[in-house]
Amino acid sequence: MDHLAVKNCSSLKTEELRSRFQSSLAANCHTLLQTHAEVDSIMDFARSTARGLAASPRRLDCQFLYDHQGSALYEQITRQPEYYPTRTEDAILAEAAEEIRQLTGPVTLLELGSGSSTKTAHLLRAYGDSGASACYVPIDVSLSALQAAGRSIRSGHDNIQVVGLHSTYDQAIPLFAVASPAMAIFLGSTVGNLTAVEAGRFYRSMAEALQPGDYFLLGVDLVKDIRIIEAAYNDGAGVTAEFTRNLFARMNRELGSAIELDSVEHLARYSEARQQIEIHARFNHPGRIEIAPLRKSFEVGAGEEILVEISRKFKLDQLIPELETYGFGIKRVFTDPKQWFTLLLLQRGRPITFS
Ligand code: AVI
Repeated sequence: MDHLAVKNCSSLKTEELRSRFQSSLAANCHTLLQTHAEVDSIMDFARSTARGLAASPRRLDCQFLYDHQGSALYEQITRQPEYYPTRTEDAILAEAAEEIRQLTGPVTLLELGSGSSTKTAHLLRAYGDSGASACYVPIDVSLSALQAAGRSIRSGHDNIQVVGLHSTYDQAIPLFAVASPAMAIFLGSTVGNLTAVEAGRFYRSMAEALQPGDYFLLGVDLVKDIRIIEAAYNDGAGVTAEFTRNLFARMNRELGSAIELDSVEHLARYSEARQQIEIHARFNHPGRIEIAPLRKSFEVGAGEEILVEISRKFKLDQLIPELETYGFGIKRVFTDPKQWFTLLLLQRGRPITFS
C-alpha cells in the first residue's frame, strides 16, 4: 500500500518540532509527522468523561464523538437531505476556489480537521492547476483518514506536496509560523462546536501563530429559520441520533460502561437566546455509567439529560467585529444564494499583543 512515510515526532519539544516541520516542507517530498503517539487515548476519554459527569450540569466533550464508528456516522450525516451545511459549503467552495487562489497567491494550505479532505478538493484543484507547485498540510487526529487523504491527493494532484500532521489542533497551530506564506483552513462550521470562550482562545492562538499577511479561510453556519436548523440535527433516517448514541456505545466498548443503549434518546433543540443547537442524550431509565479504567461510576436519573454537543450558528455583524479584535481583517465574504452558510477569507493584520 502506498502510505505516507510516518515520522514519529512525539518526543520532540515545540521548537524541535517546528524545525522538523519546516524541513519537511522544504524537502519537497510527501510525509506524515506524528506529533503525539497517544492522540485520543482511552485514558483521555476516561478522564474527560469522568470530569463531564462530575460537572453540574453534566456535559461531555464532543471531540470524543469521533472514534472510528462516530467518524463514519458523521460522514453519513453529511449526506442526509436535511443536513444542509456540507453541501452548501461545498457549492460555495466550488464557485470560490479559483478566486481565493488569485487573492492569496501561492500559499501553504494548512487544514485543521481535514478528515477525508473531500471538502478541500476544489481548493487543491485550483492551487494544483495554477502551474506553480503547492503544499497541502492536512491536520487530523485520525491516522487512517490522513493516510487515505494522502493517497487520494497524490493520485489526483501531481504538483501538490502533502505533509500530514497527525496531531491535535493545540499541537499543530504553534507550528504554523514556519509555513508562511500560508492559508489556514477551518471548514464545516466546526468552530461552532466550541463554546464562545473556547472559540476566543482558538482565534487568539491562530492570530499568534499566523504571520502578518497570512490568510485564514473560515467556514461558518449562519442563523436562519429554526425549523431548517432543527431538521438538520434530527434527520428522518435517525443517523444523527445514532451518532449521539455512539458516544455511549464507545463508553461501553472502551470504558466498560454497560449502558443500556436503548434507553438513550437523542434530543436536538435550537436555543434562540444562545444561537445554538444543543444536543442532549436523555436517559429514559435510571442507570449507572461505569468508568472502569478509573474505577469510578456515576448514577444517572430517569429523564436526566446530558449535554453532548453544541453547534453555534453565527451572524456576520457579530462575528466579523469579533474576528477583527483578534487582528483578522476581512478580505472577502463568500456565501450561497439563500445565505445559509458563509466562507470568510480573513487576513492576519499587523502584529498585535494580547495582555
Ligand atoms: C462537525 N460539526 C460541524 C457538526 C455540526 O453540524 O455541528 C457536527 C454534527 N453533530 C451532529 N450533526 C452534525
